Amino acid sequence: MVQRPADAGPEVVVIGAGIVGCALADELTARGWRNVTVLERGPLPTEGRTVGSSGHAPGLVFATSPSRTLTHLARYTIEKYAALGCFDAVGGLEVATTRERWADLARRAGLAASWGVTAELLTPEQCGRRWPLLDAARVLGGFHTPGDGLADSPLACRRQAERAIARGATFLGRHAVTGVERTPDGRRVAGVVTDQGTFAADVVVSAAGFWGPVIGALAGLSVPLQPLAHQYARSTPVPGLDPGPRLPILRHQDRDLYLRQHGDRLGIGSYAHRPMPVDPFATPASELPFGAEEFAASWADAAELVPALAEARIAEGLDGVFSFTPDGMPLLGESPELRGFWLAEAVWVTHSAGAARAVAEWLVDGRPGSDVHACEADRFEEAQRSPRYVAERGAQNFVEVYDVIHPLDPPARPRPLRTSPFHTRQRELGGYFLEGGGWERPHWFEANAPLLSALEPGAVPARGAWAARHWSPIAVAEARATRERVALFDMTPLTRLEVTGPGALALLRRLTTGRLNRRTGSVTYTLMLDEAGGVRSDITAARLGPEHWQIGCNGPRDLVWLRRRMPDDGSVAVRDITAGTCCLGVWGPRARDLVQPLTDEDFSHRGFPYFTAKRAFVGHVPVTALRVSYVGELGWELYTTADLGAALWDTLWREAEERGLGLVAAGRAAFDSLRLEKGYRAWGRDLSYEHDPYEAGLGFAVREDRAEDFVGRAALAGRSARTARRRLVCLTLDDPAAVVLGGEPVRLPGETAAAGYVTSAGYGATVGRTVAYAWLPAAAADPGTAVHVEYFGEKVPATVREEPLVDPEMARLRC
Ligand code: FAD
Ligand code: THG
Repeated sequence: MVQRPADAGPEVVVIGAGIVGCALADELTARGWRNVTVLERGPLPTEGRTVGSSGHAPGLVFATSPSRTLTHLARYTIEKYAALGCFDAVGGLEVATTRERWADLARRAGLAASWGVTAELLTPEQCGRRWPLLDAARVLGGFHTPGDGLADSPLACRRQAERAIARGATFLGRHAVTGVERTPDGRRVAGVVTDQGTFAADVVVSAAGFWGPVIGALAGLSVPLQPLAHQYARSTPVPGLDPGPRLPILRHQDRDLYLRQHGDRLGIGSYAHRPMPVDPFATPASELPFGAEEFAASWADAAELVPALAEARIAEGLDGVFSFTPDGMPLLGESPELRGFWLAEAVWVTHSAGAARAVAEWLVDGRPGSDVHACEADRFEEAQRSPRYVAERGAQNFVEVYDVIHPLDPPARPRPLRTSPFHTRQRELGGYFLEGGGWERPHWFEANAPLLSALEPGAVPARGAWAARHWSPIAVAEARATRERVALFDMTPLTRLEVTGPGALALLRRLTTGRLNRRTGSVTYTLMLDEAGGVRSDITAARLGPEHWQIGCNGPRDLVWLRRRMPDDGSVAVRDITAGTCCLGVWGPRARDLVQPLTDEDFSHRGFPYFTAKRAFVGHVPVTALRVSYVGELGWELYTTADLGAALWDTLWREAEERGLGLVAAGRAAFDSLRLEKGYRAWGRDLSYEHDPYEAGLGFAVREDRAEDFVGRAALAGRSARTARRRLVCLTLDDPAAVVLGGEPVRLPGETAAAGYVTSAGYGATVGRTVAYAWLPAAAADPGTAVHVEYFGEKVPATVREEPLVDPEMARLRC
């Protein structure tokens, strides 16, 4: 091996010299790491050959996505490849041939504005002028993004590899990785074995594209991606196609097609064919023989939109393979199972440089410089990692690639997967279920429909078809019942960890911003920060014993966060207890009237204060009760083991009936709208580690005066709500009947560029209008500021409000 200076970063081995591996080597060496070796089993891009998926990609880059993260990764990729001379900004054009698509393009224009992408909607005539071969009579309009275009993927591989090599990186072609080695204790990666010898490494990054699962298997890990073949064909010369002015890249999503120009020919890619899963273990090539029959329908569809194609035919085609994940997002970051083993996979050319930059920052600085939480490799629950789940979801995501997807649309399969012990009861009540984290989650209950007649006329404004999808006015009635009487909420999907041992307190103190050294029975709302002061999670920490904590989390990634940082002397154990337990939120002004008669413990305000915990029996059922409420009402989270869940539900239900308390089961739609009214943030939607606590309105949870240090504290020095340049603010829509859903741009009067964007929104049953949280510049964050939100191209007037909207005195909670 080449001798290199030791002060130039750890020894890094990158597996794969596709566009992701090349970009990563470039980004790492740009940050001063020199000990970077890229191993590629085929020839190298610097020899003019690119053998993996990156060699086939026609390189279309459409930056706009519902995912802010993906759009950011794409924007950096465009910027970088343009600077490297391997990007041609021909512009992007998505056309609509159905009314549904046309409406969706208006929504995309809003997303583009939210994420800072220049875009405009075009009339059919304007589409025809931009794309003269198009049959403009067939389209209802288009979405034009002048900054999008074509990346020359092989050239981008080569230029980035050359730059990395110039800075000291080593690229070795014809080195096939055949093994991954671990340190003697088995916990860290130690290096990789190749057919040309062994390479020691502190960090191994698998950038092997759709062969990720093969490399994963060498390391004893599962990599949740499914390779699928995708058809791409080039035509013979197309009559009338002027090779001079270059056409924008074109998407015809109603037929699952995209088109690009190759000189006097057209290239056509299709997602219309049946999913063609590929076994990465049995498929050494990234290209399969072209299935011409399979492509025939797509060709015909393309010729309908571009009639000149009728006078051309297919010159060549390929079935090229690339990766699909269960949720369509890339896989980035360190494996939760093996220290030092990183993934940079399931990444499109479109996002390649952005994803590589995020991973390089993460390695060098300890955290990604922008929010990629939705791409983190540890985001899946165990039940979402089975080979069958990965295969089914991957295939489904292929099918849906260009579908108009509603943000609440659940996956069609596999369902049901995870069900709480209350599921049977919820079905009896006509629950309308959506999915999250593999869980079936009721959004409202048809059994509550009669409650609607009790609401005053006009209490629930009618909504348009898009906003009405996966929504029901019944949710408003459920929210009102919660504020007025009492409701049961299924909180089972909330990730719960048990942290135990003599070192538990020290660990939690170091990792959180709160004052945790309180007595047994206390509950603390607190934040986990990263070193830069970004919010990693907001949690509840219940001290159930001197060395026993129950932590309410925001998903499996919090488990990984704690495990990575716990001492290895055995003084702390962290266990995910979600699956074996269940939780009911019993909330509303009559919650005490319901629970107290069922237990011998004192559930009075003095006997069981706000933000404390107790063990009790409710009827026959042993519970851990936390006096916490995310909906902002009196009551408890009651936890028990899964076997006793149904008994707990029935016990509460019978008691409420006997006492005539008007108990209802309430769903997530009500839950979400209630928490918005109360001003409680949802991590991952409203904020992430891109934001500090002050910007996010969570400064109250940071105990700056705490004696001992905590992770992130130093970074927060000098920051406060007053120094924050942007703020997460509460808006209400001025028109009580208006609706927004999240992701929409927010503009200040008279300005064209968006000042910010909506994070989450819902109809506030108590305040009688839609409540939306949004990021805005601090200068526009004062209550009373008039703004407007753009919803499907319409200006919706809104006002920044003092928060929380409901119960700022905490009178409903502390009683
Ligand atoms: P790859 O380019 O596949 O690189 C992985 C490398 O790892 C390979 O070179 C491989 O030889 C090497 N490797 C694997 N195993 C080993 C081993 N054991 N030892 C050493 N080396 C190993 N994306 C877009 O953004 N826009 C598009 O228009 C587009 N169109 C596409 C059209 C087609 C037909 C296909 C197939 C893909 C398309 N994609 C597109 C997707 C895009 O090509 C891929 O997502 C991207 O190229 C993946 O890059 P990568 O570096 O992760 O993987
Ligand atoms: N319940 C439990 N754990 C959780 C949540 C939950 N962990 C994840 C997520 N939800 C955390 N989010 C919140 C947000 C707000 C509150 C609780 C959990 C809350 N806040 C009080 C307030 O701001 O008024 C805190 C008051 C205080 O600090 O004393 O209640 O739903 N178990």
